[in-house]
Amino acid sequence: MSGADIQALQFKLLKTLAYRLYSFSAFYRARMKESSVHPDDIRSLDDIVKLPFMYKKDLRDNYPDGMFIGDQDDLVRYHVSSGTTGKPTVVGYTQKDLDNWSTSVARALNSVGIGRKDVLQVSYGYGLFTGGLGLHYGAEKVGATVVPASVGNTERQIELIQDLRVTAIACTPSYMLHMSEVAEKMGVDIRSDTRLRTAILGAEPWSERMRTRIEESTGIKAYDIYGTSELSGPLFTECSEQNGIHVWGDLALVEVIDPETGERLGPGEKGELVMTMLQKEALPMIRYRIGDITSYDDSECDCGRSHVRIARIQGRVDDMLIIRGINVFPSQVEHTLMSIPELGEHFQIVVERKGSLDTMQVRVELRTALFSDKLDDLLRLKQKVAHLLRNNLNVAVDVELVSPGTLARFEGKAKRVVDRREL
Ligand code: DLL
Repeated sequence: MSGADIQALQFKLLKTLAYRLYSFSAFYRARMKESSVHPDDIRSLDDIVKLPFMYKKDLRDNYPDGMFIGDQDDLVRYHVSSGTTGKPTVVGYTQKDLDNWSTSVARALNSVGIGRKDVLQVSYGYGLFTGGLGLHYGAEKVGATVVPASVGNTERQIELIQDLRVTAIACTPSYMLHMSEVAEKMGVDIRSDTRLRTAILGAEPWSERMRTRIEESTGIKAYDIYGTSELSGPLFTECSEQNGIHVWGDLALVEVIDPETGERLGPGEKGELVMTMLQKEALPMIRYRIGDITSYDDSECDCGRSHVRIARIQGRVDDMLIIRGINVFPSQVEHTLMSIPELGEHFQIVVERKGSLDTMQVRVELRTALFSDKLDDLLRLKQKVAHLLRNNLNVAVDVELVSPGTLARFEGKAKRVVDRREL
């Protein structure tokens, strides 16, 4: 479909959605009334700005299923978020919701070249987390052979990759790094001893430089996959161009807003991602403020797809650290560290308050061990890292270089920030 045709369809779907919510959702009807808006006021796609936002807090306040539309009879699945940052959120799915979700993942896999000839190892957690089952059904839909490995038991995962001639893997970028290390320890060279050629990595932030490192060290092409449990789960990936994540316009409508004012931003402008799921039945999401920071691009992609792209997620509005008044995103730290060849991929940020002053320490692993006769080199490297971080973040950072293999490894989402400040 052309961009214009997609927009025409989006308008039709948006209007239907607004009427459905007004008629069947007491919550959303009340919100619309508060904002003095009625579905009749939606006369063009741009009129979406008249509709009120939805927040994660709304789902938590209505835990477990106060925001669902329809009956229990219509639901065929629940997923539940881990709730590490508060009360968990519950997402319910009708059969049509599941069908649309797997269609979305199937299109995504198709756009990175995965099909019937592939063996895809799904190394996202299966269960209440959406990663495992989300990828699973999408992969079956494109006819790939799925290895439902889930997370953990990493040596066994490497054996499966070899024995089942796995060609593609889906997991978090941090688990990919961990797997490559374990493979190396087992004497397995991913490039020559396996058929792994594609990785679909997401569910946590990772940088472009991290991609380069993964691709160069393994020979695998690494693609970014994005989604959140409230929207369904993993939904959208990059295409072969690796230049932005395509959001299927018949399923979702993208806005990027200024998080302070709520005003809509234009293409290329960085702000908070807001998503409207146009066809979700059980738990419709309209103008949902996700909190992730990105920008959008509505020009046609070189791959020929006309679906809007969002840029790699640069962090979350709420993972921004404020160190002595300066805003610092963990993604900026990763970006800087990955530009220094002597450093490995594993790092940790520790924030503390000493007296009334915030301090930030970055602990980062060396790529290879340096011994005591190289102390001068170590000192010089430490100064270089501190200097680059200071320049890029505008805040002084205490750097600790640690031996390879010292910091924690992660099977699911990595936890890189330890904030010890009392609130
Ligand atoms: O992480 C869904 C998912 C599963 C996505 C597998 C991709 C692959 P939640 O647990 O609800 O859902 O977490 C959603 O994770 O708002 C982002 O902050 C972050 N996130 C997800 N994908 C990416 C990505 C799943 N590619 C939250 N880059 C989102 C950066 C990501 N952050």
